[in-house]
Amino acid sequence: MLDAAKAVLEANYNGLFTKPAPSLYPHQWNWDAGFIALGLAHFDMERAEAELRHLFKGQWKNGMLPHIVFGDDPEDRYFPGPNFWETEGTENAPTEFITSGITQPPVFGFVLLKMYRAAKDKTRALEFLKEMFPKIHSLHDYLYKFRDPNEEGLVYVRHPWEPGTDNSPTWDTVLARLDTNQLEIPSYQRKDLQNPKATAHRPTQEDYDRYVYLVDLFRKNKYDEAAIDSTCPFKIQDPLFNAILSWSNESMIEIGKILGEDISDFVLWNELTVHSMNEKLWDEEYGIYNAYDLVADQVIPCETNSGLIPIIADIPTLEQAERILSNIEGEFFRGTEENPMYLCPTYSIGCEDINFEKYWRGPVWINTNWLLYQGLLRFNMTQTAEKIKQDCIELLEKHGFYEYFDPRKNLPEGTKAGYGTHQFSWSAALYIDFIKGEQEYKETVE
Ligand code: 2M8
Repeated sequence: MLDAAKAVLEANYNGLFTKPAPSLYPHQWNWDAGFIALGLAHFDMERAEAELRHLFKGQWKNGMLPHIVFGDDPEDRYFPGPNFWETEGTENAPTEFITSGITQPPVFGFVLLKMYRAAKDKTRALEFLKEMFPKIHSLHDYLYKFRDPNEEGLVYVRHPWEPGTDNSPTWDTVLARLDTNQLEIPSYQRKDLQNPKATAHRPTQEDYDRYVYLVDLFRKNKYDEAAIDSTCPFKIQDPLFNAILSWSNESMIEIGKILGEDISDFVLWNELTVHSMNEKLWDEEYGIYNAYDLVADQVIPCETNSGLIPIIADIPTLEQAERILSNIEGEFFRGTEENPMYLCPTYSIGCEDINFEKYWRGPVWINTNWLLYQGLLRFNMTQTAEKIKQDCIELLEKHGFYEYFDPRKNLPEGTKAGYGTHQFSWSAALYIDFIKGEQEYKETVE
């Protein structure tokens, strides 16, 4: 299975970077590259470094790291492709590559630290830390400068593609305010529905209309931060995005100490983020972190696993972490004896509109599970951490390296429960990390 996982990463490699999947995602994606580098680091450090190096060549002058760095795809298999974004020639866009104009969760602080820990050749690894430190600083600087209008340490996402959980129910109320009958939506053609099952699993047409409307708004504003900030109808402080930022801040503080670099920005940013996560997003009644809608100025109650993921950082107290743990182990995520779930569905199964097959509205994803696993280990909640790891391994070994999985454990034997694209890179990369990770990090530290 380890060989099979490596083969997926090999097959998706185009000589410059690793595609998230053979044809559905033919370019380089932001947080995918981070997870892919974690897997590669266990057997090919050079390629792991090259993966990040290539992605950061797409970094904008203002520090923004785009969610897609476009490669050559003669078959033009992805919408929205390089021409749709119209980023070329705008003030901050890079000149070497064409990129999208939005970002994704900033995983690179902790990815870099884990890569350093896994490295056998520490001299070389130190050089890479030095190279990446200013780039990641500039990314965090962009987020705190342009995405935190209240200066409260909580950055906002401005498109459902930014948090990476594209059609999560969390965005529903905000997107519902965008009436597709009233909006001017440029004509476009989706390319993600080639697979016959895709219509049932992928986002709806209405979702796509809104995604395209938002991209059109950004390009009309020529990616000017102030203009977008004052007109964008979608500005959400997402607990997953901010928790990832916080864990990356912590990791950059550690890296800064190794390098003897100034860490004061990371310390200040992180103190504020941790404080506001608990002041503004923590839901004491349900023991989960909520999202916050900055446009309507109201909380979005969020019974998705994104609200549990802040356990990855030094955000919850032990008491809060225990509430998160009981949520994970409770009937809404683990299910009941009659109706058990693989950990951890992306959406509470107590919600009426849970859909076990639809993208980010119920299925298990390997990357969010990997994050929960890391968080539970941090709080020494090893039993549940181990369950999450074993559930991932079982799903991957039973069905293969699919993109997402049906969480229901009691489906009839032989039911196909792996959905989306097959040969999905981060499922393979994180499988490698699950199998090799903790043991190898310990060995190199010792
Ligand atoms: C999915 O998102 C892209 C848009 O960015 C899409 O649906 O076309 C998400 O799962 C996202 O988190 C992921 O980074 C991307 C590539 O795997 O696919």
